[in-house]
Amino acid sequence: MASRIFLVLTALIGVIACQPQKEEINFPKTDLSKAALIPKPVETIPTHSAFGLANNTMILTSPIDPKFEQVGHFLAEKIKFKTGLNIDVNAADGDNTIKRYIFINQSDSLELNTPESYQLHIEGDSILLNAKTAAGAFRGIQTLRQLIPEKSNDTLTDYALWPIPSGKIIDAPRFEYRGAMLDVARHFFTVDEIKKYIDLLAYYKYNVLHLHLTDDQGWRIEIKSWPKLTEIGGKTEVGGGEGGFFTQEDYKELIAYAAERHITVIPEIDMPGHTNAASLSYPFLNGNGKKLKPYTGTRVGFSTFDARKDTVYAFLDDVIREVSEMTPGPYVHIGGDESHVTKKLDYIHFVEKVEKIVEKHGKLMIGWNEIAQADINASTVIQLWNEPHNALKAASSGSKIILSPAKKTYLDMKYDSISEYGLDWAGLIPVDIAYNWNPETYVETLPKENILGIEAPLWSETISNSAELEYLAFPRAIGYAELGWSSEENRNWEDYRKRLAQQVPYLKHMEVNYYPSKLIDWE
Ligand code: TNX
Repeated sequence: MASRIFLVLTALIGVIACQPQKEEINFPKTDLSKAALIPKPVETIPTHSAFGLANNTMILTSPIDPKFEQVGHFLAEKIKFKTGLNIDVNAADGDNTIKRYIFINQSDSLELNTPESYQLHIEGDSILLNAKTAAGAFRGIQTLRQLIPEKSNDTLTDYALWPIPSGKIIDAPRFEYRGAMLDVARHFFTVDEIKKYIDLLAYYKYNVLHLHLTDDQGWRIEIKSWPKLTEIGGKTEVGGGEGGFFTQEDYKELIAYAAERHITVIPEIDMPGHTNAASLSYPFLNGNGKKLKPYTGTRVGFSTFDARKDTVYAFLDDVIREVSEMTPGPYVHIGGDESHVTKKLDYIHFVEKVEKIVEKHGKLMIGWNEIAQADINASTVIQLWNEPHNALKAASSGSKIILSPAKKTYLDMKYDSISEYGLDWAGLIPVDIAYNWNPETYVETLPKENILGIEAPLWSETISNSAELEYLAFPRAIGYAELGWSSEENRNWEDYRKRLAQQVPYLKHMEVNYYPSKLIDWE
């Protein structure tokens, strides 16, 4: 406590001691409400002047929570990436060359009514970012990043200056869950490739990365108590490539990287179907009665665990324990989709048993909509991909629903008939179809209170590296970011397509291989 008071005092004295030297700059008129922000904030009130970001800016962060300081350093790093400026964070006092401050402040204001809410006050010599939590501050600095112009203005002062339009932004997310899923089982993706995807998702305020870690074609997560899962099951992928897997260290590295970006990782162990790679590694698991061989094709629905064997549940207890121990987030996803060769009663028995195992290890269960056939708990979450009636059944007994309708959100669907990658079983999904739907009315009778949020899955049958991943994910994933964050009143395709066109400098700087859809007048 004493040290906390000391920190607050030193920060305050610091600010007073180095009161910014007022400097009048005649900025051309700006309009904050015209900024190409994605997702669009709740409210933007322009004051038509600017804050001059320059090397005489300093970032100060609330000393109350060290996570705010991390957010400050993240912002400094991104300012450097965009402008080349070296901005100090909470540097020693007495530097009278500092003229302007960006203050990232923890606030308990009642106006900040969700953990991710934030407010930005941009004025001539200060930017104040208020947030209740570091997650809120992190969302707020993404907005700030988007407000920094690409090029400096070198004529207003005798040093380079990046004018940030002044005014106030009041913002909060529409849904608490805004996810992207990546299938690393059909094709393996490396830690670095996933980190790049996380960076892009963070910029657009996603807060969940769901990793589809296991399927018929590969098992991608090291389980120390069952090493053959990766020694045998990790060596295959679609098309016959060498596959791969994450060691537990790799996986923890990914989780930490996501956590720094306030993104929760949700691991998925898909079962009882989609389990050929697991059964190939440990044949006692197999319940389809057929001879096992490695699978590198793209069919689904032929494999199953044996739902009537105690040893299968003993195995799953180990797997779910190890996965839960490595995962700080609240959820474990158990798949449950397309178990076409599991008898219905066996399937139900299986889901109910596995739910108990997940809960025993302190996690909440998520499953694809099929699991609602079983008698699941209200705390179990259903991910809707193709069967609204199952989502409705689960909602009626209290479960929350994640909306991932294949026809709208499947990033692995082709954009159009000339798309290079992707599938088309759920239809083509051009950029406007991906954007133009309302999650709250998609399933008419699903109560709003039961909607946890939305998620865009990217299945990897047709893609195997970052460039191919990005071709399918961008720009559609940017649209889902806005669907998940912005209110329905603030969403409008004509306005959105103009803001999307202005993402090009960022996408280019990040070397993103986005699909240049003809529906957008790219800048
Ligand atoms: C259906 S969606 C699947 C996946 C495939 C995908 C291809 C779901 C829960 N299962 O196994 O990869 O289609 O689009």
